[in-house]
Amino acid sequence: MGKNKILCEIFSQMADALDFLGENPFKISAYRKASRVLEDYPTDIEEVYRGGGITALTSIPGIGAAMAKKIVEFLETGRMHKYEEVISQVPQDLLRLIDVQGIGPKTLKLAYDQLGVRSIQDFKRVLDDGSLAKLPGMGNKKVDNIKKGLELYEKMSERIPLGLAFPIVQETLRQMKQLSQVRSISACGSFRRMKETIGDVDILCTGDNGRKIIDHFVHLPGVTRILAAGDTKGSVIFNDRYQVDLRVVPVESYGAALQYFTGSKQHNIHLRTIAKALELKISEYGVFRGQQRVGGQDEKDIYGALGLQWIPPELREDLGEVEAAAADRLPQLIQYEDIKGDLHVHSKYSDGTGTLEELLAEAQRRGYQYIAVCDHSRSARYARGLEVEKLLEKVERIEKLNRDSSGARLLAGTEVDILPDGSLDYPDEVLKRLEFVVAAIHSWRKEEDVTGRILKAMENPYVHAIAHPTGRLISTREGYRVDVDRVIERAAQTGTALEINAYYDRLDLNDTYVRRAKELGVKVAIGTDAHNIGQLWMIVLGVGVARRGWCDPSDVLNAWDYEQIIEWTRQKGSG
Ligand code: DGT
Ligand code: CA
Ligand code: CA
Repeated sequence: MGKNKILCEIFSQMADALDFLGENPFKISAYRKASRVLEDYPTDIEEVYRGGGITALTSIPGIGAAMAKKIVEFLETGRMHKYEEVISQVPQDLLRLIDVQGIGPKTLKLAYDQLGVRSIQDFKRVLDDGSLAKLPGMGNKKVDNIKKGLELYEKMSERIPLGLAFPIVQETLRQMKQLSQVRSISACGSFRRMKETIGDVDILCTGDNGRKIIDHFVHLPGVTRILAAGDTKGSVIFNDRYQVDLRVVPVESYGAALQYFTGSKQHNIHLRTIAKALELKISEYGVFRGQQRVGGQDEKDIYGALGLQWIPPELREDLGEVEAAAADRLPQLIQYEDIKGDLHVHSKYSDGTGTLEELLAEAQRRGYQYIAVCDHSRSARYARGLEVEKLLEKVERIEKLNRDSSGARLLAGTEVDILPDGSLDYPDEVLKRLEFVVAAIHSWRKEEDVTGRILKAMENPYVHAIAHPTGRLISTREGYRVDVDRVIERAAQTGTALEINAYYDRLDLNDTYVRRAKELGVKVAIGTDAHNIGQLWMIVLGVGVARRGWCDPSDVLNAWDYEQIIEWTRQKGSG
């Protein structure tokens, strides 16, 4: 199965290497062509060969006799001498730069021959010290172009926070669905698993005219570069940053491909070992018993054939979900539609932009029962934290708005600072007036361990949840020092919830800790921490984390009705 991919990669590397070595252009293009053919080829190349021998291989358009011989050598021995010979003559590290826009084999060869460049590091040096620019045919303009390309390349190799890709993928799916040729389409890969960061976005589709579908895809608004566009596969970059691949597969293998390309790789490997024991074979093309196809149109076919419950994508990390599915003991995961409100939102009272009226209207529009308005407390001056008087004014205005509203309501809340000694930024008499209190660490000394402060805050009967418990930011910082296990334990003992802060750069608690919290019976509260109404959609990212943490609706306060939440906070308040 993976053989197509491996051969595709081998031939592509050979083309690059031969190009670097200045070989005959016809030879180079034969390798490139073979690589592209294999990338798109819908059938396992090994099966083709076992079924029809070398003639079956040469009958594939784009695969000539010489190429077929190399494929056979590889399939029979696991090696390819020509590849090894060619690769040993080139600096492999350096050659990776061939993917960079503005750098071609000629440039690399020049730097290699004239400046003794042997590695990426060397190359960067001659780029910066001006020596590359001085070579014949180079010049400053070309070098600047290469620098830009390299910057982009390095940005592209960083993982992307899920929440940044989310709107782009949703919009892409929406636009693709409008095409009449598209029958079914879905994201797969780490995106479908709702991993907090993703490498690239994988989309899978089935429909009537692959070429037309791909053509539409690569010309979507926002595409800044087309990497590939064939009959079954297209690959583009949106907004100079987000790589999105689209594959079109036949309808009878759509489910199998969806399963395969959703991964994770570890999950798939686990499934294949089970298949083997049952003398079945699963691949992106279907489920097979010997030569006979026994399923593959629907994703459920794959799990069904293995005697497993269908496993939600967010669980597919080979962390016990396969065993649980075999024993019919998968959790009834919280659903995205179960969400009845948002438990951490800022308003204009502190550093948000929405008025109370706007927040309430938005709650109605979303079909929420509640939004907890948790503005900053008085010590948080940088965030225009509220003095007591202002907070009480807000409480009264919320009470009035709620009286006049049918349906949704606002919960009067705060995001109260946990002060350096673990006490809170408002006295209990004030906190007592609020319906939902999240407590947070916003300042800490370098090297300080804040565990004690958080444990103390949880003792307070009016603290309902700890906001962003670890303080990490996905793109920039690790967070403060805190013993999360002790926080989880004490949360269980004191009946305090832990927040899943759904803001895309936080997702804190993360999936692993959420799962541990759930196991100890700790409730989680999802809050977007939105500072404007345009950020409330991020709740979906928080639900993704809850699902990856194996939570069912009883574990997540947001899946509860307003009255249930109030009853629960009252219990903590009365000790
Ligand atoms: P990413 O993009 O790094 O966030 O992670 P994924 O999980 O999206 O991985 P990606 O894009 O490399 O491949 C998408 C899925 O395709 C992956 O989750 C499982 C499947 N897949 C890709 N390559 C292999 C492979 O070599 N073996 C197996 N078993 N599955 C693979
Ligand atoms: Ca991916
Ligand atoms: Ca991919």
